[in-house]
Amino acid sequence: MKNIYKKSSIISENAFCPGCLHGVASKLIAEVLEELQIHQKAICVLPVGCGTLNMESLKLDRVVAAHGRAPAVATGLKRSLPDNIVFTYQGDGDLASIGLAEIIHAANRGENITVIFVNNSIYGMTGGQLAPTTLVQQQSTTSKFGRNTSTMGYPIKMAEIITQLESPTLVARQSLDSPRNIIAAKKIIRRAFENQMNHKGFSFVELLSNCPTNWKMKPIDSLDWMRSNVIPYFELGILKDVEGGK
Ligand SMILES: Cc1ncc(C[n+]2csc(CCOP(=O)(O)OP(=O)(O)O)c2C)c(N)n1
Repeated sequence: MKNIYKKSSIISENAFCPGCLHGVASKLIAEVLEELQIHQKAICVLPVGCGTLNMESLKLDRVVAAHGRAPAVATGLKRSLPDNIVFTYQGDGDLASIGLAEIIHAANRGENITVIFVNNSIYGMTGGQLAPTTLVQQQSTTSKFGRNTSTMGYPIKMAEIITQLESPTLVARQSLDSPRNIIAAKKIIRRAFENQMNHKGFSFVELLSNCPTNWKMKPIDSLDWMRSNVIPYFELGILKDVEGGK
């Protein structure tokens, strides 16, 4: 019988809520690291937030940083251990709010690290508060009547902001809502790790995700919501690819 799928040896259990796409993000990372044969020298810098649950699901060396500080910790690790592959795995509250300074400066310095940014447009772990990426009119526990732009501003497009900086060499956004987009996401995650292996500098991959628990939706409905609300606002694609000539 033909073997059509083999589970990555560095994935253990899925620690995320049912239907949460964080599990898909970590599965893709595991597959890419193993396919590139760099899993034994990879160091995952985990943030505060649901991404920290990767402690249960990814069998990798790791460091847990204070909230938002993963890019600073990753900078120190990569500079002192240049032969290791160092990446951060951060949520949108973590990266785009409390850790905004760290991500901007690590990107601007062109640190040779890989950043995986899982944007589920809400503070998941703490119970569904408004995040910098929460969509206009989206309800959260701190925007009961929906995000109001006159008092809460607009959702921040992090990939576009990072793209404006000179140093980053690869900036992309993909979505985890469908098999087609998951395949594209895996491709770009692979490119981001290859970039680091080739000493090309800072890579940033934003992955659009869901949070059925805090969006208070069935998983299947959360995917529809992503397609009709999240993806039209956060456009998918490669925003910057220095090797590719942009
Ligand atoms: C310094 C500090 N401030 C606040 C918190 C509380 N806190 C824990 S997780 C979290 C939100 C994380 O949200 P996000 O980064 O969007 O990740 P998600 O859980 O949605 O994947 C917050 C505010 C904390 N642990 N430490």
